[in-house]
Amino acid sequence: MHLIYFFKKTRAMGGTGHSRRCSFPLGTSFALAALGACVSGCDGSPTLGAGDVEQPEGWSDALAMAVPEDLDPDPDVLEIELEARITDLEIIPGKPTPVWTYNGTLPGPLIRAKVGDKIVVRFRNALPEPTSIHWHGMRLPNDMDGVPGLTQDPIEPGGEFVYEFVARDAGTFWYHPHINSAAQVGWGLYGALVVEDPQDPEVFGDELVLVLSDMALDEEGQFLPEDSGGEFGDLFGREGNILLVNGKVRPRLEVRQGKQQRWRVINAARARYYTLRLPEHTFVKLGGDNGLAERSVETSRIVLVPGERADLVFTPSDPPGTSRWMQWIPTERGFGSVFNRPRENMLEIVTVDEDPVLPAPIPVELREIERIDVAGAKTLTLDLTIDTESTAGTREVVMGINGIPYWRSQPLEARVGETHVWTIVNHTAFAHPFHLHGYFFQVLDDARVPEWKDTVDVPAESSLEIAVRFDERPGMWMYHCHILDHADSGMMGHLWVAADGETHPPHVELIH
Ligand SMILES: [Cu+2]
Repeated sequence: MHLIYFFKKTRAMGGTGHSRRCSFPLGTSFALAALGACVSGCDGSPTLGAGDVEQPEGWSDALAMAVPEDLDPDPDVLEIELEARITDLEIIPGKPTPVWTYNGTLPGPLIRAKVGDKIVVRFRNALPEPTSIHWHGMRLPNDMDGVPGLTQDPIEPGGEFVYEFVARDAGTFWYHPHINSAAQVGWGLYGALVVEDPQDPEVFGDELVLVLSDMALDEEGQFLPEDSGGEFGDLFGREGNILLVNGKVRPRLEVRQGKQQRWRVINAARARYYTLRLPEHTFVKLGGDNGLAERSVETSRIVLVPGERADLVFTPSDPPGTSRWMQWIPTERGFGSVFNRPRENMLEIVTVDEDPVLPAPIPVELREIERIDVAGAKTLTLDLTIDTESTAGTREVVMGINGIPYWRSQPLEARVGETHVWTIVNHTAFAHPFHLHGYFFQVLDDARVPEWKDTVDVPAESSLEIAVRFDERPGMWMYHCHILDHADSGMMGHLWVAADGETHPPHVELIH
């Protein structure tokens, strides 16, 4: 315990500090030195390092996600079949819910590739309405982006589409429909896509992918109406009443004290923000949307807005036999988002009855993030707006960008090779998670750890600047609020990245 405490303290203090029991040479070889010193000198301390032991047997079985069969024998090609279909699943025991699934599981299969792999997805729509698959965060060719009306036709019931692209970047991504998105994602259509970097240090630990979501069900396990709450539902964004981790209600994870785990966490909810807290523990955040950040950071809470991801190391520090809950904490995202809302238990973490081990040190410097050169960048301002419109005597919430809902918008324009700085302004009473398709951006804020992102929170009454290089891949790309109720209410826009010599934007259908 003391060693673990000492280790964390040392890291947090940047390598200066002293254990109450032992003192060790500091620096990158710290843990090995610590381990060596303890084997010979510290009573009752761990005598094994995290690298010497396995995770407890079956540690993550309750969180397992389906793995799709790879139909291509080439080790650098992952070819899979995905079918969207309604499947009865028991979210509430004994009360089957007609969940909208990929291949019958919630979440859909965990797609795992390595950097450079080609991914081929043979998709079939067995749902009663049109759908598509958007590969959130992936830098892929425009016609593979999965946005009906913009990059492909809607995939009708019984229809098929083959998605094919190269996984160019390591990171934690996910997939979901991009038509009637709030409803379809809320009914269960989402899955994780992990692109591994074989160069990643092994000290990050055994990997666990956690897909966080929620679902709005009545006591009989039936979906509440997808437009429940009417105008206020649109305004607030519809959060489900049942929290899910990998499609399960309050599942259990087994850990061994000191044996670290790498968690890739994805917020796949249609509207809910997640603030995660594990009492008496901190996390070491490695990065988020698009791979490792420039450096790791120790933090007591992880905040994920819809669409966003976190890559972190979790070091269990409870003694054997302890059970503890990872909690969802209400996040301030505007009116009604925190007042009188309790914390909720999400994931039970049980420390097994095994001797503690000494965790390995997590490097602070992770990778160099080259800053986007914004000299000469084109600038523009995107104001996230909320209005009401009266049509035929009924009042409707209409959201937009610069006051214009998606279905009446004109495309922004960029040319391949341009760098842009966008100021995203939010004068509304609600926070909005801003997401750009197809390109990574950097938030221009020296207070943040440099990293590549595709989704960022814009809190109420605030603004931020992002820099993005439209270096390749011309086409029509989306940007929108990732509270999907807001997106469907109009808070979306499209961007034409013009190829060399291209003078007219391609025809698009803005589906409302
Ligand atoms: Cu929003």
